[in-house]
Formats: sequence, C-alpha cells, structure tokens
Amino acid sequence: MQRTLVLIKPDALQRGLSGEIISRLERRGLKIVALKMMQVDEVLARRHYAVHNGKSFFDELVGFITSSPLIAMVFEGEGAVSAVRSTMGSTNCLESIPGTIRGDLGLDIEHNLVHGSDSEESAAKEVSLFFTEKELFSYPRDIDAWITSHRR
Ligand code: IDP
Ligand code: MG
Repeated sequence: MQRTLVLIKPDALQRGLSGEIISRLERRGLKIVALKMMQVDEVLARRHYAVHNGKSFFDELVGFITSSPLIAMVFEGEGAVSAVRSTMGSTNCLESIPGTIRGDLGLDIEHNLVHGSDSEESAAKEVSLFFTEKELFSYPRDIDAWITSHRR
C-alpha cells in the first residue's frame, strides 16, 4: 500500500486550517499512519527541498518553511501519492481549481498551505527524512473494506 508525506505548512497552521486539510484527506479515505508537529530547521528544509536548490525562490522557500511550526504527516492508501496531489491542487493556488485545498483556501504560489510527495520515489525519501520507523504505525481499519477493493 502506498505511503506519502504531507506537510501542513506554516501558513495553514497560522491560519487555523490544519483540521480542514487533515479532514479533506481523511474523508478521501486515506489513513493517517504518522503525525507530528515540528519546527523544521534549515538543514532539514534544504534537504527536503534539495531538488529546488539553485532556483530563484529556493532561499525564500527555506525561509518560509522554517518560519513557524508545521505538521508533518504520512498518509497511506491505494494510490495515496496521486490522491493527495489531486486533492491538493496545483502549485500556484491562483491556478488551482475550486474543490482542491489550494483552489479553495489560498491565493499564492509560495503560501500554498500543503506539501505532498510527487512520486513514490520521493515519498519514500521524504517519509524517511521526517519520520523514524518507530513513528510509522501499521494498523488495520475495518472501514478499509468499504474504501478499497484491493486487499494486500
Ligand atoms: P509542489 O509543492 O506543488 O510540489 P514544487 O514545484 O515542488 O511544488 O515547489 C515546492 C514549493 O516551492 C511550492 O509548494 C511552493 O511553496 C514553492 N514555490 C514553487 N514555485 C515557486 C515560485 O515560483 N515562487 C515562490 N515559491 C514557489
Ligand atoms: Mg514538489
């Protein structure tokens, strides 16, 4: 079953939108397997956003993600990576369609409320960057039989 990293970014936490965002992902059927509030330091921020190193917005992005606490989470489910990405909307909130988190709740390209891993490969890297094995929970949910037809 796929797992993917979600960050409720500092702007969402500051604006009191954490519950709304978690709720949308939970209601989609995704299962929370890890969750913690943390203040990301510059080292972690630079590693997490390493693919953007050298881009014009990189320093600003590191500054933003380290500016205030965030909530890091891991969601699990069939197709979790793309399910989270489509629920999030596109990077620029202004170009995100209504119905998505970014399209309903934001107006900016940087302050876009939420992060979701963009592939299974980056999900694996990002999950291990933010969480230890012990912090990741494996547990059955009876409701999963009503959400997904494929069983492990
Ligand atoms: P994603 O979060 O939709 O995957 P990425 O292209 O991976 O978008 O960019 C990472 C983050 O960097 C974005 O979520 C956003 O916060 C920020 N960002 C991306 N492009 C720009 C930009 O042109 N200006 C300022 N910030 C940006
Ligand atoms: Mg990305």
